[in-house]
Amino acid sequence: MAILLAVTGWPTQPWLDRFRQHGDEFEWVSADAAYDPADIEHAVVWKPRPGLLAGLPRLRTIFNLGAGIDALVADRGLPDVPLVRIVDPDLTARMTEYVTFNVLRCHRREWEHRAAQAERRWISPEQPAAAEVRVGIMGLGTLGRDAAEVLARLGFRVAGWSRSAKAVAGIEGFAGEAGLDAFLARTDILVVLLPLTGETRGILNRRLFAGLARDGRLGGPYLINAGRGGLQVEADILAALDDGTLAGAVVDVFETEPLPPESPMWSHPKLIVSPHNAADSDPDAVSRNVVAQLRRLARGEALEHVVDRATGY
Ligand code: NDP
Ligand code: OXD
Repeated sequence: MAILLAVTGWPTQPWLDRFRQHGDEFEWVSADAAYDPADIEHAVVWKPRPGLLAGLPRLRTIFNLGAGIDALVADRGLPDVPLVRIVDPDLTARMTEYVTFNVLRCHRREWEHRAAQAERRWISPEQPAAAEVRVGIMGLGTLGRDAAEVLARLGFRVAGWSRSAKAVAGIEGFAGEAGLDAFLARTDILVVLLPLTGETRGILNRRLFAGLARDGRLGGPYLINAGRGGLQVEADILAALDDGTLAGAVVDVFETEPLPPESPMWSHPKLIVSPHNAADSDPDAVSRNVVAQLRRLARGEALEHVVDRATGY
C-alpha cells in the first residue's frame, strides 16, 4: 500500500523529497507520475484536482497540507474518510509573525509615514500607546489564539470572536451572532483568521465594517484579512477605504487567486496586498507533522486534528 502526494500550485519534488526523507518506512508516490489507484491507502494533498480522491477505492485518510480545508470540501466527490488538517507550531509561528507585523504597521502609522516620505514631508502623527489600541481577532482557534496572546503581551487590548465561547487569560471573549456587534464596536484593528464555511462566506462586508469602532485613537478602523478570500466582499473593502469607513487594510487572501492583474485591489493607496503567504506550509515542518500522524495510525492511535465535516473546519 502507498501514500499518494498530490499538490497543485506548489512544486511537487521538494515535498516528495521531504516525505521520503522523514517517512522512509512508507512508500510515497506522486500524482504527477503513473500509479495504481488501488494501491493508495492515504493521500497527502493541497488543492488536488477535483475527482482525483474519489478515484481511490482503498483510501483510508486524507491529509491536507495546510490549515484551511475549504478548497478540499468544495469537491463534491470527496470520499467520506477522515480528513486531517495541519496544526503545527511552525505554521502558527509564521501566522503570528504576519499578524503582529501588520498590526504594528497599523498601530505605528505606516501609511502616513510612507505617504509623507514620498513627498519629503516631516510629520508628527499622534502615536498612542499599544494599551490605547483595541485589536479584535475574528477566529480564536489555533492561529487566532496564538496571535492574540502575542499581541496582548505587546500591550494591546485584545479581544477574540469565535463560534463557541472561549476563556483565554488576558483576552476578552465574544461569541456567535449575539456577540458580534459588541465585538466590532470595541475594535480598532480587525484581524481575520476565520475558516471559509457556509456561515462565514462574505462576512467581511460593508455592514460589518460600519460596525467597527469610530472612537479609537488611530483615526479610523483597520482590517487585516489572512483567513480566506471568500470571507470578503472586495468591492465593499474598496468602497469602505474610499469613504473612510476603513482607514486602511492589509489583505493576504482574495476571492480569485492569484489576484488578477486588473484587480483594483492592487493599486488602492490604503490597501496593502500580500500574495497568500501569511503562513506558508513549510515542506520540512509539515512533512514531519504528517509522518508523525501516519506513525500514530500505524501504532493504532487516534489521528489528531480531524476536520469536523458538519461545521466545515
Ligand atoms: P481553527 O479551526 O483552529 O479556528 C477557527 C476559528 O474560527 C475558531 O475559533 C472557530 O470558533 C472560529 N469560527 C469558525 N466558524 C465561525 C463562525 N461561523 N462564527 C464565529 N467563529 C467561527 O483554524 P486555524 O486557526 O488553524 O486556521 C484558521 C484559518 O486560517 C484557516 O481555516 C485558513 O483559512 C486560514 N489560514 C490562512 C493562511 C494564510 O497563509 N493566509 C495559512 C493558514 C491558515 P470555535 O473556536 O468556536 O470553533
Ligand atoms: C493554509 C493556507 O490553509 O496556507 O494553511 O492557506
